[in-house]
Amino acid sequence: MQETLIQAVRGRLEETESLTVLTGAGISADSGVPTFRGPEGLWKNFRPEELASPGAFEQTPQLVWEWYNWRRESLATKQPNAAHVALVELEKRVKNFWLITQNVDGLHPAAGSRNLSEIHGNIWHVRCTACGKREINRTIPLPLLPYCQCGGLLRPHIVWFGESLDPEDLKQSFQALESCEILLIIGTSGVVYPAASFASVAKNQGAFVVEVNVEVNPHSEFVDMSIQGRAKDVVPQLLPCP
Ligand code: BJW
Ligand code: ZN
Repeated sequence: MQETLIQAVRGRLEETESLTVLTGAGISADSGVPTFRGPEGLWKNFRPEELASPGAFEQTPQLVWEWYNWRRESLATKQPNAAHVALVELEKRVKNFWLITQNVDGLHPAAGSRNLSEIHGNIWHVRCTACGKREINRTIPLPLLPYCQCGGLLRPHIVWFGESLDPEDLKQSFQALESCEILLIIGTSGVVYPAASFASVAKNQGAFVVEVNVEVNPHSEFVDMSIQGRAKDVVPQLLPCP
């Protein structure tokens, strides 16, 4: 059954000139990165409002940085998996390809993805709360109160709850969703907005929507095809024959 679905999607990918992909934490789960929700998820042990919110950073920046130092230390040991690599291959083969990721782990760029919007930011980037300067910083651990040359406090370049996404990222994402023939959704629970609405944007303009996930989620009921399985097993099988 799954094999038939995979073959059908592979056939469509062989023909298409326009593919948009939306990924979530599930694609990195196969690299050993914890997801957010579910029994083993990060939010099982940490409350989002205490760590991933502008209010938390205002009140206890040391605690927030301690948490990010811990995550950076763990992520530094993780590598892209076969699913990340397969998406790089799809980018090479499909004329108009855009990858929208909610992941902040940097594993898509590490694999070699270029046509990419990291809509929730990147854990390896820091931003100054005073002058706004953004830069890559891979130091582990960072001081619990890291400062910019201008004297301002640095924060992780990550979109926390209640914060707006970068307008450029949003513009690019909507352009990709509104023009794609196929939307492939991999490993997201589909509960965090605005990404949770992306599937319907693509579906409403006539895109064929496929999801790959280990379990049923809010997207499942209206997608055109739902492939159940682990990203690292399924996504490489979707590659059209060379
Ligand atoms: C596998 C697998 C394998 C496992 N293979 N699959 C009420 C209604 C509507 C909206 C709101 C509302 N109240 C508040 C809001 C807005 C809020 C929101 O959406 N909240 C909802 C929770 C309700 N959104 C925002 O605040 C956003 N900003 C915004 O909307 O601005 C305007 C605005 C502001 C205020 C009010 C209203 C509007 C910003 C959201 C930023 C989210 N950032 C986070 C945290 C980053 C912190 C950090 O990482 O350091 O980003 S939240 C967290 O969830 C993280 C993720 O990117 C994001 C999505 O999670 P994802 O990727 O789906 O992971 P999981 O764990 O949920 O799911 C994993 C999936 O993988 C599961 O389905 C598994 O089955 C699957 N899986 N292994 C394939 N091997
Ligand atoms: Zn600064």
